[in-house]
Amino acid sequence: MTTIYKVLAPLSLVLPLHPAWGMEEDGYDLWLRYRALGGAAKTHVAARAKSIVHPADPSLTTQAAIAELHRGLTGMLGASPKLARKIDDGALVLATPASMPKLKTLGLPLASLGGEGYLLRAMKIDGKKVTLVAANTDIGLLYGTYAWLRAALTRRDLGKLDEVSVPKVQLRMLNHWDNLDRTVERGYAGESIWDWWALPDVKDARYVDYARANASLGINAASLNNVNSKKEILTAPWIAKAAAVADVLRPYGIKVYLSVRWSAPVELEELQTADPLDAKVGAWWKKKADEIYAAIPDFGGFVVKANSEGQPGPHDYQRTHADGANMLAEALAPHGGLVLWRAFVYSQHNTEDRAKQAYSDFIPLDGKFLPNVLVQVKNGPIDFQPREPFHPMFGAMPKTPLLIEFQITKEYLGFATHIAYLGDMYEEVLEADTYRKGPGSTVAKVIDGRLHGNALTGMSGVANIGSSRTWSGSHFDQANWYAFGRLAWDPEASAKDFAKEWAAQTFSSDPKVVNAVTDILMRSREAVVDYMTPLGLHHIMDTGHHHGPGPWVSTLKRPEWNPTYYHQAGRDGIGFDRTKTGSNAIAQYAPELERALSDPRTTPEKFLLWFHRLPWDYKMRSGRTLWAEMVHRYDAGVAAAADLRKRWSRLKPVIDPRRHEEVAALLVVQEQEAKWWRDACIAYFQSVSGLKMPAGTKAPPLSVDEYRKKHFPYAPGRG
Ligand code: BDP
Repeated sequence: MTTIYKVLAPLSLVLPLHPAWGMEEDGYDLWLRYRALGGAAKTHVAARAKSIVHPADPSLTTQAAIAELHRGLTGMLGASPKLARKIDDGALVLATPASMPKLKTLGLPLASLGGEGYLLRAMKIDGKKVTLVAANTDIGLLYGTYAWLRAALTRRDLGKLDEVSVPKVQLRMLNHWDNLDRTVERGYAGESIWDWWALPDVKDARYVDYARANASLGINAASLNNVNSKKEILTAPWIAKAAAVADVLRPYGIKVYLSVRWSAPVELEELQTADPLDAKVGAWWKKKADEIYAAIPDFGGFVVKANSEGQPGPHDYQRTHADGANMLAEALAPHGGLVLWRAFVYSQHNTEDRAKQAYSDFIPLDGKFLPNVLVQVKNGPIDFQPREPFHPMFGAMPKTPLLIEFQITKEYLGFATHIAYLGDMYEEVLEADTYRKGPGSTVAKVIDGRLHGNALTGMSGVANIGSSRTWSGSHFDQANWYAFGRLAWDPEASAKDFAKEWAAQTFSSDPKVVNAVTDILMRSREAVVDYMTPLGLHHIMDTGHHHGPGPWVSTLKRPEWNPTYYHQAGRDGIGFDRTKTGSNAIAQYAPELERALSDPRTTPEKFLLWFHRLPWDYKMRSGRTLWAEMVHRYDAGVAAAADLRKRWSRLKPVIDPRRHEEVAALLVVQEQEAKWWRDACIAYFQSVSGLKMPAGTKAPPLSVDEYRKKHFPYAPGRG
């Protein structure tokens, strides 16, 4: 006893004193923490949830809503809520027109809610003061329930709730790049959450928590496996595993999709060809679709990466992407399934600027895809870089629904180690103007279907989820999952608002914490751009794993695998000339943009070296030379990383100790790696330009060769 006491005594000095720290936080609960409220906040919530009135004979989806309220209110108020049949003052009423026909007589805008929207309203029913959560469907009710809980967690005035919310995008999807051996391509959060080996018999309880988190954001689709797909996913044992996952996700409104390998019929040794125009091939896929739908009646469809990075596809048979997509679309159409055909294509036989290839391949196919095909286009024309201009396909295919693909996992932004809030990047892309139908033709309007009146709309994100306790590999990376989901629901909403919401729910609703965490989030991505790829530089990460700088890499087989291809730095200057004198990629944008981008003076400086090759002494708006500006940006990036670390350290007294420490440790690494990026890139660019360090700046401590010698054969997430 005495010994134990001796061990524990010093600990008691550092034990948490904050009331909310009774329980150690490890991040597992995400933004659905429901920690105990006190004082006025508790009284306020308790008064609006005296009882829960819900539909009789609740469906699995409605049961999920009730269970979440139970969990949330028990957590916040310390007592389980009363379930009631009768409406009384202070009731929280969950209702659809089917469960409560009277709803139709209350003058509510039910018709505008569609199949997934919801309404929250503090109002009187039968003379009783209640909060109504109403929807036309059970899934709308579940979304509304999460919205009410969010309002409570973010300390909104629940007595004044009056909102209608309807998703602007139909397909709000996560793409998992999870392999069948449970590794995750570009995953930095541990193993795949899909325990394929144990499925279908064992369904990990985590799948339910995964579904809850997604439903709380409105995410309604998930493709379970890597786009670099394997034939086995289409065999009976794996279809059964996917079906078991689908069963868990279904009540939460999430449909399962699979990524398929084009050559599967040949590789499974069932056919000798995968030619999409061969009738036998079409028949094979029809049969396969029937088999999948027998196991998963609401199966979403196929995600396809074809003729890209060595993957097989219809080009192998001299057929087009439309031929390929349509053949699969015909197989899925009788079941209501969709084909999500990726436009991330570039070929080893094509010497055209990589940034131009997808547009060149796909634009001639506009109007040739069947109605159940969406073309899935990455946000930018290269590959998920810290900053890219929007992909020129957006707005340029009026007859084809384009689904935007973002990366949530941070392959090119410091993995799960660095803080980089991607909400900021998603917003920058979504609000970019394509000018395709005059000013105001934003990417958001292309993908929500308004610009061209498309019937199908979608947004997908490459998931950053794994079996790590934090789900995303770090606490702050949860914010990227959150912002993605919320923006998919409303692509015109503000990323900063979502940062605030996330901060309030994840850490504390204390405005000081919310503002400080929001500041960290909102500064983080620009910091990463500055210390990695300022002024429009891109793809200068080290090869293969993409960890750390590798601007010197120049010996890989294909030109576009080498960072030197993207920065083109030499003694005379730096940058990729995408104007008329170069690859003329700017001609793929609307004339208004093409004109602006043709001149470095009218090109936003953040994209300068993406579109122009310029001499090192080119005069920037700041008055500095291009070289001095570049060094200045690298320095600003390092300073910003240090600033993030300091801002976080100031929060130590108000954040639970474990999470504070875990984030603090990563921020130290982020600052060190920011310096490494700065030093290595400056050393390299200096070695090719022969320029001296600008006055007042520090020379890198090592020679370029010393940076070049660093190797990371076991960096995580390798493709
Ligand atoms: C690249 C990744 C690679 C993916 C590819 C894709 O490095 O692992 O397979 O994207 O989107 O950024 O298919």
